[in-house]
Amino acid sequence: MITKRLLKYFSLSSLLLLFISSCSPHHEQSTFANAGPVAQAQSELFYLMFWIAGIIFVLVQGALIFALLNFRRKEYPIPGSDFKLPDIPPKQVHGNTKLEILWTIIPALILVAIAVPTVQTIYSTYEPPENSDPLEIVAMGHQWWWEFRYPDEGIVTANELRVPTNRPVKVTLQSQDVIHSFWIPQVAGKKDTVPGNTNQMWFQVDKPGNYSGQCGEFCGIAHARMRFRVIAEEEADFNVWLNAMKTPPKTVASEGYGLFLAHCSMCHSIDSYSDGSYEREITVQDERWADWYDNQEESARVSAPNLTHLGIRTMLAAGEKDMTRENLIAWIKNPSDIKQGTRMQSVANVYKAGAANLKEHEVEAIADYLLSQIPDGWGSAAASTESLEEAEAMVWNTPEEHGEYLFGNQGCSGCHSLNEDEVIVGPSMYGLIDRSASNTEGLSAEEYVYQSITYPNEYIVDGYAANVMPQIFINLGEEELNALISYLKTIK
Ligand code: HEC
Ligand code: HEC
Ligand SMILES: [Cu+2]
Repeated sequence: MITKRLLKYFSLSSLLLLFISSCSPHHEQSTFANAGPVAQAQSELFYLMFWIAGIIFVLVQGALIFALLNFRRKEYPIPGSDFKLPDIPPKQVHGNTKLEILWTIIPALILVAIAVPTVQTIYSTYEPPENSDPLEIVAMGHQWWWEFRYPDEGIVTANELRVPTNRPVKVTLQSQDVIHSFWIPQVAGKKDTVPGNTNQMWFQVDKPGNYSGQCGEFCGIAHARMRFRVIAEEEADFNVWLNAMKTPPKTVASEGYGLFLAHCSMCHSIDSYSDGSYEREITVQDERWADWYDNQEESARVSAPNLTHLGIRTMLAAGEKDMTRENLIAWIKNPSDIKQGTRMQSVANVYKAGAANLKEHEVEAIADYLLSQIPDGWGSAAASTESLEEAEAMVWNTPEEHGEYLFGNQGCSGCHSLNEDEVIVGPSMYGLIDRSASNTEGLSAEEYVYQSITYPNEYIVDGYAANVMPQIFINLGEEELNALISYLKTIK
């Protein structure tokens, strides 16, 4: 009996301990370690309510205990007998207008007292202070990762939000799919991101450092894994990052680049530094989403994180892992091993059979390509130029031979088959030149193919979607483009 009772108390108190431990200000997601004015204001409101509620609790419980002890039913033993006389029933009362008015007015006053600072805080955490020159960002919730846009800078990134310290950050909150909630426990939050509706808040970080963020609204299977990281830096360091994000990486011709284009580029952009990329990304991201939303069985793309300069990111897959070569390889091989439910695996063609339909060395090549995406001149981690020299040393006997090499090396072969009627992502290249003459009025067959490679959206082949073929081959040299065309002419 006693042990059973002990056990009960023990388990109850350990549960209580568990709850209390979540209040530790040392935890990275504790709301008690305020790192900025918005968190401070929200905390003050919390403490005000806590103490008001605490005092009411003590008063009400005190009155209750006092009444229990003093007005207990008493029993009067009858001397010389086992029987006891019951207590005389107390005076029965019904209704007391004075008391009732009092206990209606007091809570009403308490509510008013709480409402005033609450409403004040709601307003003060909505709009940054006047004349404060806030940094504007858009935080977009996706199942199950975060997209961060810097509209004034024309930068798009994901899952890692870089901000300057001691400067307000104005956040426009949006969602493409379901309701999420933007929450940086030590800094500010939560506020919902609602599809079709725009919310707003601001925050400011006082000290440089990393702050953990988390989706605070249940949003599906990987909700708990929808984290992000706020990296707060002194204004000067932040500006270095801003400029770096607008600087292209040191270009390295690599096998991984072609493979990336073929298997990954329909969902992931990687060029936030190039002109017009901001507007392009917003349009394409919407199209990726619509494409998937309208045809979830067939679509080969869905909205996805922008991977520009992935090599300087510190975390992978919305905070699930550290960004290391090993983790990245594991992610590319089989994303669900790391994050169950991710649409990368359920939608991409390359995962139709489960794990990636890629050879070990191909996965490594893609990972190395992504990790080499570092702004030119960033830190000391300059990308190796080995493979570039290798590519330059190659000699082609004919343009067709050069074109054949480029067709593989630039990733065309990942999307275009050479066999009649075989569709990978784009149309087969078989018989291309013969059917091309009639496609666009005023263009010869060669001109049409040239245009298809450099400006794929000018003419969309029947039955295929725009914006799937990457719009980056305009950057190839004239010689390379001509080599590709010469090669494609031979495919029939
Ligand atoms: C069908 C669209 C799609 C394709 C194709 C695709 N991905 Fe993804 N990828 C996603 C989505 C969606 C996420 C977000 C996953 C999450 O965190 O839930 C993602 C996440 C990632 C991330 C983590 C990004 C971050 O911010 O942490 C990397 C790296 C990545 N993908 C690489 C690749 C590579 C390499 C390929 C080609 C082999 C590829 N992806 C193909 C949709 C895709
Ligand atoms: C990510 C997949 C992808 C990659 C990589 C890709 N394409 Fe395409 N391509 C497509 C899609 C989809 C279409 C059809 C839609 C359109 O017209 O843009 C297409 C259309 C074309 C067409 C017009 C075909 C026709 O039947 O009229 C040509 C030519 C072409 N691509 C050549 C190339 C070359 C050359 C490369 C490499 C330098 C390449 N593509 C890389 C997806 C891709
Ligand atoms: Cu979420």
